[in-house]
Amino acid sequence: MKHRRVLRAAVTVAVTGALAAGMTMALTTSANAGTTLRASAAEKGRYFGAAVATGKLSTGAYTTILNREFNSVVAENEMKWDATEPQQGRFSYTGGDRLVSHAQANGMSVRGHALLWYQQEPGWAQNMSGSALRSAMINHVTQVATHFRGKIYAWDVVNEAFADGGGGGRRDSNLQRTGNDWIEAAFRAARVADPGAKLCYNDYNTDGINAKSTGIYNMVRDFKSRGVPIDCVGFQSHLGTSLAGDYQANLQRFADLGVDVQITELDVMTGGNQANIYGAVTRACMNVSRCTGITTWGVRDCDSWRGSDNALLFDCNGNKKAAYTSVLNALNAGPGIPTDPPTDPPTDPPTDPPTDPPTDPPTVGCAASVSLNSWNGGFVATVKVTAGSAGTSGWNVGFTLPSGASVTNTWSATASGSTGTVRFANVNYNGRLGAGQVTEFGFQGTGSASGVTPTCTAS
Ligand code: 9MR
Repeated sequence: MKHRRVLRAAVTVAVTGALAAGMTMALTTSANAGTTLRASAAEKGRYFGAAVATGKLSTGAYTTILNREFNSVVAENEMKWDATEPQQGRFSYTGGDRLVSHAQANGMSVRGHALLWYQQEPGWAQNMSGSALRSAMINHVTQVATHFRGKIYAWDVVNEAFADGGGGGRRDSNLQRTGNDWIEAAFRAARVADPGAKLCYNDYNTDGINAKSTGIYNMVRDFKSRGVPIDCVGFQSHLGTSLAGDYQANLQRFADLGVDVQITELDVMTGGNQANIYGAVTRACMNVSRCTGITTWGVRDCDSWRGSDNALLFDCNGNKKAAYTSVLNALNAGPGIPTDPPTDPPTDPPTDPPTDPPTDPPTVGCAASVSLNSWNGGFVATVKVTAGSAGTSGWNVGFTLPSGASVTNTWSATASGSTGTVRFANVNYNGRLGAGQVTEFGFQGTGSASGVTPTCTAS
């Protein structure tokens, strides 16, 4: 409820500039207009998706609309941390697998939501902090993204990590308190686990150029400049009775950073403007060539988390609303994507931070390379381990740290020692590597680690 109150307060202060233009365009249709959302979006090289509660897949009235109108799905809850890892190290994929099967049988792509979010953390994770939580969360990303590897079009790797209000900074959470680099550590782990999935950052109250969206913009720009793997930004777009006049301009400024943008959780308060706002959002996406698709957060009004807001495109009886027609017309009137169909593999090289020197894999054993993110008094090291031609059943990486440097925190490996010669052994899920396969681990420290070189031993 707290989340919802904050959201509502923020959407009602938005301005209305985009709507007037929207109303005229919504009446326009093209000669070859599609007759369903999925066909019309596909004609323009995009997807049109819905959030699905998998329990409803056995309800005929629901599934009929889903299969007719949508060619992308996202689990409303079933791929979240509390659902997929209810006890530490015990993974449960029943709901997620069911949704993936339904998608595959009906020509739909799947968005993955969400690997890390401060809400819907399982109880055991809520009680953790520091390096134990950092390891647990990176393990979660690795395990879940590996399970669904090859089946997910785009993952929300991190959801809602920025604070509301004017500061443009990060939201406090136990995840954030493991260190500001938790987001990039999660993206790097996700890339290693599923190199074919687009990796997105997803948030709400980012429906225009404001302090929060600018904070995210600055993070994405920083990630792109440092080679942190990020491919897309999700704009949830839980909207009230007006739309920010710079909604499209905001999408465009992110696209100009070299990431795709997606409308990921669209729903709009009922009332006179609902159809116009839906149309304006759809048009904004169509006008941004890197906007690859739109997802509504549910199918029928009665499926929505927003209850009496009647915020979706179909009423509770499954009838198409005026908002539906507005979206369909905007899809049919919009330009197509000139290049880059949405199923293209990400443009980033999967695992190579750009600052790494090239490392020739040895014929046997393993190789390690390190990239450092340093500041005055501290550093984060991201270490890439590449298996040689024989593969590995385990690995161990050693560093000799300069005096004054000390390891304070490690993820995806187990450290022995913290100063001088420090060794990092694989953890249970990343020791076994095929020939040439790559995995990553990381550690944080105080002091300076500049100039360190790793040595790798395989078993
Ligand atoms: O729609 C979801 C609802 O069923 C859950 O109870 C809720 C739990 O916090 O999450 C809802 O989905 C949220 C999404 O995962 C992230 N963005 C906001 C969505 C609406 O709250």
